[in-house]
Amino acid sequence: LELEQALATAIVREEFLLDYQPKYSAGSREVTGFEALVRWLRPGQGRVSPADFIPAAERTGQIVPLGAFVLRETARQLRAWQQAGLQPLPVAVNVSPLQFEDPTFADGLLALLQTHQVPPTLVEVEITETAAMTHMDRVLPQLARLRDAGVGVAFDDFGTGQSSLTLLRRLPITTLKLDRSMIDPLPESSAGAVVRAACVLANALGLAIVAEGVETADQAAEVERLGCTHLQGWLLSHPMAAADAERLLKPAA
Ligand code: G
Ligand code: G
Ligand code: NA
Repeated sequence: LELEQALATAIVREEFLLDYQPKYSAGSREVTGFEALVRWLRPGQGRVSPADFIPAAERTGQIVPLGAFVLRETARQLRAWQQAGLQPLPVAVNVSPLQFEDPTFADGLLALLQTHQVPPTLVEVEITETAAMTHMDRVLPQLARLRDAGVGVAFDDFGTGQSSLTLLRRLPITTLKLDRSMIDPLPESSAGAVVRAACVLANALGLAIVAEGVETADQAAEVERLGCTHLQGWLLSHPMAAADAERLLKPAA
C-alpha cells in the first residue's frame, strides 16, 4: 500500500525517465532502433528498477497513466531528436494489456504522434505474446489500427506463450522478440533448434525476429547463424540514458 501511494504521487509528479536499449541488425551489427525502458527516480531512494514497480502498477491499474507518460515522453524525445537535426531511429515501447482496455488507445497514440509531428513508423509497440492472446478481442483490432497507420507491432517474450502458428499468420504484427530464456542456453543445447524454427517461421511470414538478452559473443554468433534478423542484449549494449542514445544517431541527410 505504501508503494501504491508513492507510485500515485510519483505519476502526478512525473518522477520517471526512460532509458533506451539499442537493437542491432544481425551481421552488420548496426544500431537499427531502441527499446524504451522506464525508470523511477524516487526522491531519497535513487533509481527504482521497473521489476520492482511495474508489477504493482499492473495490479493497481496505475500502469495506464504511467504507460501514457512513457508514450508522451517517447514522442517528445523523437521530436527533439528530429529538431536537433538527427535522423531518429524507431523506438519500441512496452504496452500493458490494461492500456488496450481503453478502446481509444490506438487512436490516442496516433493523435499524440501527430501532435508531435512524429511519423508513426518511428514507433513500435511491444506487447507480450501472453497478454495479446489472453485479451485478443480487445487487443487485436487496436493492433490492426496501429499497424495500418504504420506503427510497428512486436510480440514480446515470444516462445514463452502458446500462440498457434495458424493464428500468428493472421496477426497484425511486424516483429517477434524471442524471449531471453531461449537465448540463455545457447550455443549448447537443443534450444537452438527452437530458435531456428522460430526464425524460419518469422522469415516465411515476413517478420523481423529479435534475439533478446544476448550476453556472450558465442550467443550472438549462434543467433545470427540460426537466422535472427536483430540482436539485443548486454553484449552489445545495456539500456542507456537518452543523451547517450543520441550519440548513436546520424545527422539527418
Ligand atoms: O528495464 P528492465 O530493465 O529492468 O525492465 C524490467 C521489466 O519492466 C521488463 O519486463 C520490461 O518489459 C518492463 N518495463 C520496462 N519499461 C516498461 C514500460 O514502459 N511499460 C511496461 N508496461 N513495462 C515496462
Ligand atoms: O522483454 P522485456 O521488456 O521483458 O525485457 C527487458 C528487460 O531485459 C529489461 O529489464 C532489460 O534491462 C533486460 N535486459 C536487456 N538485455 C539483457 C541481457 O542481455 N541480459 C539480461 N539478463 N537482461 C537483459
Ligand atoms: Na519488451
